[in-house]
Amino acid sequence: MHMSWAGIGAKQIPMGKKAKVKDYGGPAGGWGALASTAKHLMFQGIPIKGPMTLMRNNQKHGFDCPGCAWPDPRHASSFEFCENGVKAVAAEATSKRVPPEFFTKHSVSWLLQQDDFWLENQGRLTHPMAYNPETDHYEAIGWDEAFARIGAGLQALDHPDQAAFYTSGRASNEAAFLYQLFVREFGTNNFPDCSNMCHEASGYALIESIGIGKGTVKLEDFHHADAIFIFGQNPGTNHPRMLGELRLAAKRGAKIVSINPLKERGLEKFAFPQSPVEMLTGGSTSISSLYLQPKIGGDLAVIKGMLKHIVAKNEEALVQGKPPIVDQAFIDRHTHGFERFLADIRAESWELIVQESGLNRDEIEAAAEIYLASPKVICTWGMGLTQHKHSVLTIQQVVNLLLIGGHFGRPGAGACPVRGHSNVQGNRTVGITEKPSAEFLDRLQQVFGFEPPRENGYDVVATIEAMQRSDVRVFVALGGNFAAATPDTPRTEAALRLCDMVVNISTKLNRSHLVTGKQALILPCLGRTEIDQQAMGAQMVTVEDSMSMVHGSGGINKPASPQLLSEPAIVARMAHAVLPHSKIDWLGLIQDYDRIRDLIEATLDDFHDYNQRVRQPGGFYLPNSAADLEWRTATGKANFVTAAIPTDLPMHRAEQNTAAPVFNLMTTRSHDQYNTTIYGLDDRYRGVFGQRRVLFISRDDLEILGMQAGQWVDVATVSDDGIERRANRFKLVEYDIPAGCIAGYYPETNPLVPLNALGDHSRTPTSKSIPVVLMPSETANDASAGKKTRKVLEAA
Ligand SMILES: Nc1nc2c(c(=O)[nH]1)N[C@H]1C(S)=C(S)[C@@H](COP(=O)(O)OP(=O)(O)OC[C@H]3O[C@@H](n4cnc5c(=O)[nH]c(N)nc54)[C@H](O)[C@@H]3O)O[C@H]1N2
Ligand SMILES: Nc1nc2c(c(=O)[nH]1)N[C@H]1C(S)=C(S)[C@@H](COP(=O)(O)OP(=O)(O)OC[C@H]3O[C@@H](n4cnc5c(=O)[nH]c(N)nc54)[C@H](O)[C@@H]3O)O[C@H]1N2
Ligand SMILES: [Mo]
Repeated sequence: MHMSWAGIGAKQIPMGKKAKVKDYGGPAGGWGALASTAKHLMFQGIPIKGPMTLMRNNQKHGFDCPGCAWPDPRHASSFEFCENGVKAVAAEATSKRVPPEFFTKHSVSWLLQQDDFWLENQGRLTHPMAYNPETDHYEAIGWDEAFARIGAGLQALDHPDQAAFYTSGRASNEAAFLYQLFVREFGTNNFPDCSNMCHEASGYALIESIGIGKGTVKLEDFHHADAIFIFGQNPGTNHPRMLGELRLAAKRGAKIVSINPLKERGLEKFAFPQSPVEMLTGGSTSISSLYLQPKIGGDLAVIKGMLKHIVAKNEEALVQGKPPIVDQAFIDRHTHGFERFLADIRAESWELIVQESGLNRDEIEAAAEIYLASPKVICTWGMGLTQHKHSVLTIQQVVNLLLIGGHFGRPGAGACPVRGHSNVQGNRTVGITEKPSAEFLDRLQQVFGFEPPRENGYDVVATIEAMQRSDVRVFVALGGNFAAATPDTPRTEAALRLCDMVVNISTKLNRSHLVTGKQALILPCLGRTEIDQQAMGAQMVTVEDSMSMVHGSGGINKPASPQLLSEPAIVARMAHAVLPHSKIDWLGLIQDYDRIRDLIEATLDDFHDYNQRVRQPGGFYLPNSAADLEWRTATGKANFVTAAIPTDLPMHRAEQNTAAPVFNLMTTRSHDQYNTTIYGLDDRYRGVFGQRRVLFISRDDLEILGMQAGQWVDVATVSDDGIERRANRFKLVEYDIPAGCIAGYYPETNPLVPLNALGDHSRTPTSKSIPVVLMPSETANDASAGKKTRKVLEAA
């Protein structure tokens, strides 16, 4: 780490600034990122420990960054600066604590009135706590007693399917593997996980199209690509280290095309904080050669337009007796369904493409020309593609785009869904899924000698619905913040409250701890930055990044409290308490995590020589059948999947009633948050400071509504299930976003996302397209508020 931290005092500085909106002129990264880093370290009260901790972040003898799943380019050598990685580490390494006295002082009802920012900033949890409904306070409890209560709670159920076991993607391979083993021996596949709300559509789409639910590129491919298409992703905030790769790619002349309704600063310009030239001269690198701003949900139409142009050009070439411009050899040898696909693309009308994408034909053709001029193409995507009704089909059009040019199985090309949580991909690899394959279950049976449950379990939304029916009565969460991350907040919270028992394994206080069932337990755990001391010494865990590299992670900080247990230890002790007749030596496994890895190796072929290979510098790569041009699909080939352009997107059209136009709302992340964890109140690159209750809206729409920037509005969802969904008091911010589209932050907008608004096949909540209406904000105590909402909704 080359920066100087001298002069940063231990004094904690307040994060809350006066709310303002101001154009952000600078690039992403740069001095702004350094200043923000220093501020966040001071805020957590860790001026010395912070930088020390950071130096070991994503290094050979350090821990894997608990931020995003983007791989580290120089895993074994130097430190790469990442502002939001710093925030994630600083939030975990904070000097603030939530001891038992905190809960003696504050009742759960009182804590419920505090916002997410406040809750997060109370610090690390230090003791296991149990909720006492009689006093409405959490009280300290011993670990043995906590596990005994969980044992009693789970054993009291009529059937194991009355329990659900959530996983957030930060858990290590070791913790996640033990967790799924415990739960399957207990007898259920009820594994709702954060993937259900995240990249589920990518997995589903890719399995059908190319026979594996993961991306096919490695980090090195970014060094060779001629064009990189970035769909619905905001790397400047959510995968800042990706900007380093994009910068290098742009510098060597690769074309970067961004497809995003919002103008995102990180996709426009970036100053690399480790480049002395860019830092000292105030220079920066332009990232995107072309920036297309389709309507929210317009991507399927955009890609079909690109394909239409490519197919037409190909036919032109053939008529002129020239060689085809599509990769016909690849298509003939490796794909299925090309003729049908061609017919579908030919039949598509430009009129519909233009109407539904919100782009003009020239813009789409410009993107297609960049594609045609590029021998090696990578397509990346994020939540802007996955959280829609038509996500699976849209992602399959991305695959079609790659297939038609043969962009698989060669360096510098491929599909790259950019994962979210740092080990979400690893969690799925080691068995966290509500739909396990028969093959995986057979293996568990062979290795462990118990009969695993064969029926599919509940995903996130099915779990909430089962809670509503009281079919799920015990809920256990390995990390995450289920109550805040899920849709339809009031209904989800009501469902959680019906549970007999809610158990959260967590590092920090969050809203899910406060939405208690009849019983509730908080089990505080070590974070990744901390030393995990077990009987056989300090342990490392392993994780898999977004590009299928598995590597080790070992903490270096003293635990936040001597009471903390590691996640593997909590899971093993829970299993020991719940399954007294188990043949698995649960407590023995946690003495030495090599033993857990031996069991993973015995269960999953790709993990041969696990303990040895994970200790090589940089770890090891998990084989990827599609990257090897082996297609594990029903047809034995890569499939061209056809799809009609959806015409049911909710944004307002000319013919619509302009008195109450319906907008399409995307719910997205600000720069100062990690999912439901709110680090601060600024969204620097979008020019929003000191506040989060904002809605981004175009100038045209402000005019249509007769409203002003800065005005407060209330928002209500347009739905046909008779349920009124509302979120009040958001400030309008004029922004470069297409007409009919608006954007707000998650989780504040989650009450607007209907539980039953799901992606086809993936069942992912459609958090990026909620039909809503806006109305001037009424004060909370205005008795007519409900009536007025209903009037506007009726008009819509
Ligand atoms: N610092 C930080 N890092 C994170 C996270 C975090 O919260 N903070 N979260 C982690 C997790 S779990 C995940 S999944 C990832 C999320 O990373 P992203 O996938 O970047 O997630 P979002 O912030 O939701 O932003 C999605 C982007 O999609 C765009 N978008 C919205 N709708 C559409 C659409 O219809 N079409 C197109 N083309 N674009 C659209 C939005 O404008 C936005 O730029 O980041 C991970 N990394
Ligand atoms: N409206 C809307 N909703 C969304 C999204 C959206 O874009 N819009 N995005 C969705 C996506 S992509 C995702 S991935 C989900 C995220 O859903 P989750 O993964 O459930 O949520 P997080 O906010 O990441 O969880 C934060 C909590 O995890 C705990 N934690 C942090 N580190 C650790 C650790 O090392 N171990 C343990 N045990 N606990 C830890 C802390 O207590 C912290 O409060 O939200 C989804 N919800
Ligand atoms: Mo995610």
